[in-house]
Amino acid sequence: MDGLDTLKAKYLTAVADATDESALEEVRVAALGKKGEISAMMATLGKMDPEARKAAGASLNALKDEIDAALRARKAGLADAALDERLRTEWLDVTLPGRPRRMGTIHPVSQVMEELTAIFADMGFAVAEGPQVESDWYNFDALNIPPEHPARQEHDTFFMHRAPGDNRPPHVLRTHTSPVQIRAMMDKGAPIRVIAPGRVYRMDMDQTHTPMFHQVEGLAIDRDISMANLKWCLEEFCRAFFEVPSVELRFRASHFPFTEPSAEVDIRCSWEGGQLKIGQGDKWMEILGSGMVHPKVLTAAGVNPDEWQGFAFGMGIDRIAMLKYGIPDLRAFFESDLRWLRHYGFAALDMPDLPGGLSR
Ligand code: 2NL
Repeated sequence: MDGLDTLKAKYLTAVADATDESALEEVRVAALGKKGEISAMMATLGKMDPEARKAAGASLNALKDEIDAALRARKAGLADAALDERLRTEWLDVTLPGRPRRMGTIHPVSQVMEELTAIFADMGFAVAEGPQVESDWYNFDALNIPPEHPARQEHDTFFMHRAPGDNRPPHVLRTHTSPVQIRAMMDKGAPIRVIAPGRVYRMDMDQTHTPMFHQVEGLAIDRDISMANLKWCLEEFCRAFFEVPSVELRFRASHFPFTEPSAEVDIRCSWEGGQLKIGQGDKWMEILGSGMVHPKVLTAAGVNPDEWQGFAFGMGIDRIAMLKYGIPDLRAFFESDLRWLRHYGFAALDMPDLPGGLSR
């Protein structure tokens, strides 16, 4: 059989010249495909006499194997080159520092909520949440606030509309987060330890009041909880929250419909050169209200007051945020002014916790 050397040279050159997989495939089809040149020559073997067929068959098979091997080698080489190219162009230096990205800041109210949640969680309080639109029963009646109570009259509470002809009492925007704790007691019973941070609403707007503000209430019910436990708990909270070595609290007798006895709580502080210092000095500043949960409130929430007792407290979050972070104007809190947010905001992804420090 003549011309096999020419054929071999032709196809080996074609293999070497192929620059991608589809070009290589074309070479394979032309040489070894069903209708390829080598296959066509194989088909002529049948008409040869046995001696000639043996010699021609052997050299054709050798040629076929050689081209096949060249195709495979070239294919592997192309794949390697493609991988090298990808590795070169997609190379990534994972040791480079990240590019800082603008992603907004955490509002001081959110920051303070995270802080106080961390502190109370450490003392065994769970966080409870509930609706901001409440029935008057959860917001008032269950808390021993009767219908004729001043807090319940039009001027303080936002009432929701009812459909015309629906004469049931209207729902309200909750005026405190106490209804969340009523729901928690009804759901889980006693003993219980929860805090309820969240938005509350009152019809009030001046230098020191906004119609929406934030409150955290706390509740601890067990068989023998006392005012002493309340005082320790609040002192521990204030010490951790204001990040000072010690604080002193003063309880002043007060009155709330939902606690008996009730106390307003002042913290020792000083005011010098426009600078507030918590924990030392000869001044007192009111920071929260508290007391022992009224037996009628326990009963309304399905907790037997002959078996259980406990304390509750309520505190304004916006105000303690202003005190801790030296923010002068309450109304700027809710204006969404980007310059204000950048100035008073906190780094995102930097969650406060007790071991790491609350505010870094
Ligand atoms: C204040 C006073 C207070 C409570 C809130 C409460 C909740 C339940 C039962 C009894 Cl479920 N009491 N909460 C108690 C005392 C005071 O808030 O001046 N807040 C800003």
